[in-house]
Order: sequence, then C-alpha cells, then structure tokens
Amino acid sequence: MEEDLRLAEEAEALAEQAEDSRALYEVKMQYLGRTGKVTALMKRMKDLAQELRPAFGKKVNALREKLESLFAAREEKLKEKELAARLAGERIDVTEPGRKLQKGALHPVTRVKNELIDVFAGMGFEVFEGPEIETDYYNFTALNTPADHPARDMQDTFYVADGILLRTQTSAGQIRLMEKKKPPIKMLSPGRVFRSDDDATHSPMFHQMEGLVVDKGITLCDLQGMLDEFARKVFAETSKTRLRPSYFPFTEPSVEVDVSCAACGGKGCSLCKGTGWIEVLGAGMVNRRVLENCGVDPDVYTGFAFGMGIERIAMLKYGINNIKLLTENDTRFLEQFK
Ligand code: 2NL
Repeated sequence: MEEDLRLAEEAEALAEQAEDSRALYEVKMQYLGRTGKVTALMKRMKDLAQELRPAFGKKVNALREKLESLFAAREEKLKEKELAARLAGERIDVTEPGRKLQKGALHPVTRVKNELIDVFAGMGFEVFEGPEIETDYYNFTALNTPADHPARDMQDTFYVADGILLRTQTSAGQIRLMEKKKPPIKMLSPGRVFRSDDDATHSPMFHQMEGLVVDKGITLCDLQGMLDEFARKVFAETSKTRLRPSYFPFTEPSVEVDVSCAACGGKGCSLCKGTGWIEVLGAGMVNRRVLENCGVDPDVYTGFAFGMGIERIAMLKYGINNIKLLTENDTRFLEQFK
C-alpha cells in the first residue's frame, strides 16, 4: 500500500515536470508501459500466496487507473498549451498592408521601336533584321561608299578583323535582301548599329530604323507622302515635313527631313531654336549604282530609302536631353515611362 502511494506520488511529480506531450509520454511509459514500474508490480503477483493475490490485484489495478487518469489530465493540459503556442506562431495579421510588387515596363527605345514598326507596318512595310557583324562589302562597298570615304576611317567604324566590322547602318542587311528578292520591295530594318561617336546626342551604339521601297515608278513624291504619314502618326496630327538637300553616297538625290516642331506648332521656340522645324531623319532616292550592285536594273526600277535613329525619335518625343539616359538604366528615369 505504501509502495502504491509512493509510486503514485512519484509519477504525479514527474508528470507535472514534463514540459511537453512527448516528455509526458516517456514518463507514462516508465510506469504503465510493458516494462514499466506498475506493470512490474503486476508481474510480482505470481510470487504471492494464493489468498493474497485478489486484494493485491485490486490495489495494483486501482493504482493503474489512478495513474491513467492522472496522465490523461496532464496530457490534455499540455496539448491545450501546445495548440495555443502553435496558433500564436501561425497567427496572420490580415490588417497588415501588402508588399508592393515592383512592376517592370518596356524601355523607351523598345516602345518607340514598336511604335515605328506599327506605323510602317500599317503602310505595308515588312520587317527584316540582318546581322550586327558585317563585311566591309555589305556595309560600305555595295552602298557606294568608296574606299576613301571618311565614314570608312577607323575612328568612325569598329573593325572586328580585316574586312569584318560592326555594322554602321542597318542598310547592310537590306542589301543582302535586295540581292535575293526581285522588286517590288518594301522593307523596314530596325536594329543596333555602331559608330565611334560619343557626346550628349551620339552614342557608340544606337538603334536605327531604315526603310527601303523599290518598284517601277517610285519617286521622291512617294517618299514625302510616306514621311508625312509617319510624322502625323508619330509626332502630331498637324505635323508637316520639309526636305532639304543633303548628301549620302547611297542616295541621289539625298535629303535631310525636318518635321514641324510639335512643341510650338511651327511658330518657333527654344526646342526648335526658333526655326519651327526639327531635323528628324535622312533619306533619298536609292543611288542607281546601289541598285546595280544588287542586280536590280536602275532603268526599270527606282526606289527611295530613309534612315532614322530610334534614340533621336525617343528624345524628341519625350523631351530627353541626353542620349546617355537611355543606356544608364537608372530606374528613376525608366519609371517615368510606365
Ligand atoms: C541615317 C540616315 C539613311 C538610307 C539611310 C539606304 C538603304 C539602302 C539604299 C539606300 Cl539599302 N539608302 N538607307 C538612305 C538615306 C539615309 O540614313 O543614318 N540616319 C540616322
């Protein structure tokens, strides 16, 4: 009987000390498990005299029941504590403000490039992209740029190897297509070009968009009509164009194309330096020697071509005063184009 009491008190103390249900289970097994202390008491019954056994069995059973309810009560308490701790740990504050997602946007050069492609695709132009590394032949010779032309100097062109260079204009690729395809041709060539130039309005790498139209009876009027449409779509509904004589080895005649200043409507302001006009691109009638170089008969076919810097268009459209802003990728600048 004393042994019962001692065991019960000892078990109760240990159960109280158990910090969690896992530790409590260990204690429980020490008493009620197959090799536990209470189980061992029960096994001792066979050593007792026959007449003492029922009373002893009753006592041990009572002890077992007492311990079982003691452990059950303690277990319930611990489980409650553990559940409360888990709920506190997994608590979600539904009133906490959400984290703001950083959303990206297209680079202004990409936006203007896509817009230009849309405008010219609307006039029936097909997009054709040639390689960025070109041969001297496609970049210069086929475009009627003689060996002594200043554009050929090492300071203007990045040479990769003898006769191999980073294209200075996308027309190199247009020549490749003209060699293969018979007119009518109406193509648009966007892409990166490279020139050894570097100041606030020139960058050694920029994006160019060139257009080429070759067919029977193409004239300079067709060029200006198309340019008017381009100016109205890209700048303002009221935009006009003006052609000034210029020189390119690959076009004859060659022109510089001005668009009426969208900021002042042509009256003259600081943006257009009081002239009412802004120089936007270069163009001209394809030089007959260029057509000949591509196997196109210049007595049957004529064509016009134009080339513009996409960065320049973006700078004019968005009032950007330094071309470097377009390559620095400062997010404070780029965020303004969302
Ligand atoms: C410029 C001005 C120009 C062309 C590009 C061209 C292409 C062929 C034949 C003849 Cl395949 N011409 N392209 C013509 C005139 C001017 O570009 O570089 N603006 C940034």
